[in-house]
Amino acid sequence: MTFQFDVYKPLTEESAISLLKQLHFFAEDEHVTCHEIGDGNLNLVFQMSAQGSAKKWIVKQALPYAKVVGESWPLTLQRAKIESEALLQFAKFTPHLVPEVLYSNETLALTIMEDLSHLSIARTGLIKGESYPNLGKDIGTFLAHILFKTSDLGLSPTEKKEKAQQFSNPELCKITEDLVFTDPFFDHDTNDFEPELSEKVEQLWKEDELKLEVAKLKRLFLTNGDALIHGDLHTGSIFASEHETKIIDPEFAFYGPFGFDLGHFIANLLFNALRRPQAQTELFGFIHDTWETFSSVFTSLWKEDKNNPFLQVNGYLDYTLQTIWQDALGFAGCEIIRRTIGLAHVADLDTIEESELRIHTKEIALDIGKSLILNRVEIKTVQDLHELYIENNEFLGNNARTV
Ligand code: SR1
Ligand code: MG
Repeated sequence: MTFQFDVYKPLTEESAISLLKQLHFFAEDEHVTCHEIGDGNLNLVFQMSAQGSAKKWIVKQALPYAKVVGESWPLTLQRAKIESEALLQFAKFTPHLVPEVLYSNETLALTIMEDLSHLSIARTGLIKGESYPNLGKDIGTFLAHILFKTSDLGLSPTEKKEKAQQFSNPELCKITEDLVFTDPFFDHDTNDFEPELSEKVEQLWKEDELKLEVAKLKRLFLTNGDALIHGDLHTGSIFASEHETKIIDPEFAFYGPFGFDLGHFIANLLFNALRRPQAQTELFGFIHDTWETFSSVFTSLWKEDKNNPFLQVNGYLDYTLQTIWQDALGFAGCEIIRRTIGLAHVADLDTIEESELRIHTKEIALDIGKSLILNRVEIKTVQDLHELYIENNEFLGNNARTV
């Protein structure tokens, strides 16, 4: 079978093998095994290996629609290019924290990359209780580098504007604008929640004070092109083991607000803490490590810079870090509410089998999400955040479950 490179077609396991043979990732006579393993919301993912050889590759291909909904939701193939170019950008600063990209093709909307199947998806591993001692430090290091070095702090104004154009990603941003910042706060048909939550959700839709704060956060997302951000940094976008962390799936990357990725990561650790209250010390330890590492690496990069006279101005670094933290908490609140009652939920909550406990945990998630949005300016430290979690969460704290 000769592979056609000039026209987009979704791959099959068979055509993926012929593609990789034609590109010499495998020899013609090698016996190649290929499985489609994509379990995300949007793309095809093929894992390929050859019998008797250590060679293993991943082929990720965008579909022209959102897989989670179906062909009725068309979606740009351009996102495959954004993803591979973002991975290459990230690799310039933290190569050990992203998969290696070996080939990409814009027409076919695909990327061939290093296989990471020796690692677990962090969400799945955390639910099972796996231990990732480096997770917080690695994410903090990653964020400090990409945020500083792709922003006006690390690039000239011209370079930064060129990069912002390169990573213009309006269709994927629109998904976040709708699914994270809008639909969950109104009676919208993309929302998805159990009937037992209806009363609480209807109450939430009436809260103008909350909606005003969400409007401010949405405006930040729409207008603050601080730096190249991942755009969807939940624990399903991270592979991890005891020794390694790899950040994957930056198809939502664009020039967005500094605090967005940090907020999503924190929100998803909080989901795991809600799922496993007995592990909350460890999970808040990750949040602590992330923030401490982020602020210390960001500070070092800031202090190394001798070209921008404003970076020497007293108070500017503290103001920047404080704003990032506060915005991150607000974004975390929106992500928590969205993953609880909007489209695209998280397994941490949805797979709690006992229905009363699941509903109650989701109610607490909604309370925590709201508190983060409303009180983000008062929550100054990770300790304050832990206290907020405990206040909202006495029921779970007193009823620790084992997984
Ligand atoms: C239609 S896409 C739904 C969600 O999946 C992705 O992972 C993003 O989080 C998006 O919001
Ligand atoms: Mg994804």
